Amino acid sequence: MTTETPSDALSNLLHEERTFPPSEEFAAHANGKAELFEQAEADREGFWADQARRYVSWETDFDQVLDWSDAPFAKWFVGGRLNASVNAVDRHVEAGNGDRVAIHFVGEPGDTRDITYAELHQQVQKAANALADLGVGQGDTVAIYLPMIPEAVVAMLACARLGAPHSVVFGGFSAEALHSRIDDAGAKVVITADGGWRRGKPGALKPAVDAALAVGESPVEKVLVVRRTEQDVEWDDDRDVWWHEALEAAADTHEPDYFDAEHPLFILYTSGTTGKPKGIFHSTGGYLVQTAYTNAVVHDVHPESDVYWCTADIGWVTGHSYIVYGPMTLGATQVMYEGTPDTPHQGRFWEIVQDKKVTILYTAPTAIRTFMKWGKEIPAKYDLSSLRLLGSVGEPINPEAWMWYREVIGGDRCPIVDTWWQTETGAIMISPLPGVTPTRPGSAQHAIPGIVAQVVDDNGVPVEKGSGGYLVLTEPWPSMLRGIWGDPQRYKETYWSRFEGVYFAGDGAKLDEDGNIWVLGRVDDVMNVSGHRMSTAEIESALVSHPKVAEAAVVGAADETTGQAICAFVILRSEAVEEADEQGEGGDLVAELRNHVAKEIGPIAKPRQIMIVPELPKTRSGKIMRRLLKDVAENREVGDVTTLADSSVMSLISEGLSKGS
Ligand code: 6R9
Repeated sequence: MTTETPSDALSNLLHEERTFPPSEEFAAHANGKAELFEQAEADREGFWADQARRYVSWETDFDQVLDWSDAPFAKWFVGGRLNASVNAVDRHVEAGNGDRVAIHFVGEPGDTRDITYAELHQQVQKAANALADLGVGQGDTVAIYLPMIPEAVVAMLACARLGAPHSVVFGGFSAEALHSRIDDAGAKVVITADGGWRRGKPGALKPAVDAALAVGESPVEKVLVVRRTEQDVEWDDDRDVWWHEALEAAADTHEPDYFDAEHPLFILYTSGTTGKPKGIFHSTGGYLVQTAYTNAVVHDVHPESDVYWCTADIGWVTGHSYIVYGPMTLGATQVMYEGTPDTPHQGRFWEIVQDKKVTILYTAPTAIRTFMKWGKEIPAKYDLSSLRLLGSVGEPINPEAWMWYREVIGGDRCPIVDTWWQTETGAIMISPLPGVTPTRPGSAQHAIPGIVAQVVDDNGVPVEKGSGGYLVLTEPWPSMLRGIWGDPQRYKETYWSRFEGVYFAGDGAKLDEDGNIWVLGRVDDVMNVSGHRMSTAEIESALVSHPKVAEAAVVGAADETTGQAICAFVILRSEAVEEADEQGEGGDLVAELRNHVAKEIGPIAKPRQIMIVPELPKTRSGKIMRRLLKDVAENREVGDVTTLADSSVMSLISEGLSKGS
């Protein structure tokens, strides 16, 4: 745990002056050239029209690039019609690349499958027919709750083919979380599996679906079940259908329909500052354009020669944009791995890089910091010379981890792209261009061509170089979210009301003397744990739903490996206080509360630490002062307490904690 204050961290960061220009060889072959900046600056809409026609096939060309007349509700590529799955598979087969491997799948137990674009094409058509046979059509929503197996890609593309927005729910979420997402999206069908392999064991998924559908009236009519682990599952003959049987029975070919550029492609839930997750939804045209463009110019994917590997789970936006839609629209060859990096040994990732000759690796700082902890001897046992570009996403990457990534994994030769973006932005927004930008350890650096980002102060005025403020996006972009599912008002309030007419990302940032942007992390009540967004309110509400809890406050405390860790402060109901006293520090109760959070939200939301306290620090207006709790969670001297309604509360908390430990 670090005891640095945010401002210490900042001044350390801003002394970072190391810089790594691209090699001449890399620059010569890079997709992203310096001219892109000039073109975008001279004519932004014309620039995006070029990218749209270059990276995406349209059944009907668009006649207007951007309609921003109803801001902040954007329409991009107006009049254009397309099908995302045709872009991701059919056209590569038609172009004669059907034999190219789309997915090198590596299962956790060691099973492998290579799936070509021709095979993928076949499976997507069959799956689309199977879904249509179950009554899925344009505009119906489908929930997907699958492990990291190729069927997840097939399922998403089959939904896209039918114009049925998918809502992928991360397999690590609980039945409760799945239930609320299914209901909010009104999903007609759920696609799941008997389970997936995780840390050498088969994890179950189908029971969570059964539990999610057992609560109240469910909109779900059918559940399609992929067989993966061969565990026994409960079966409802009227509702449940095996995926392999449905696909076998389905017709081989599927003639696609074409949809308006603005037709919703998917919904993905993400944590906001309140307890209720937001259903972020994306369009088809603009989203596809920007994911493909960025995968080409930022990850520098050359589909004919690269083996690309994005280690994200398909349940997060990174998996949507940089496993499914970006790389597949380009026709890239990629690796898909089911399990964890330490199963069956801590060299698993590097073994895969060596075996599959991976050239581009895209992963998260939390993974890099974990690999650092395991030691450089582990990657040193493998041949990593195929790698030529490394990417990072999900949270700020500290310069030490960046340098380790560059030296130990990248052999000091691979450019690193630190890419800033969000579920809401759909695709990369801020990142070096690997053949152009001299990189700086720890900084995402600058907006990519076509995007305009600024750091502004409290009044929305751009800050001077060397100062900090809030990260905003001042111009609309093709892959921007089109809204929050069913709640246009919340969309306006959350993103477009903090500063007049600009998009507020919720992140703090600093501009250095060279104009580089350093993204520092959330400035709202959203935590970032191992690159996963979690709201303090969501976890507080899970804790308070436990019968023994009266009140809860959650903070994200700095953590060396996971970036932030969830720390909860809990006030018990009086009956429970006696019980806790009898048990000393309340060990069993803490375990019970941690498990309760896992049940309500999912194991990833389990607090690292739960502290049972007699009071919470509040202002006179009743707002919990999380800043002070953060001081406690990070083992720091507690800051200014003068605005507390009762200034003795903090000493009560500290006394209680030292007694308990
Ligand atoms: C893609 C993704 C978005 C939040 C974002 C910010 C943090 C992501 C980052 C980064 C610093 C980077 N974040 N990338 N912070 N540097 N390169 O992660 O989407 O899950 O919606 O999270 O993650 O705080 O606001 P999402």
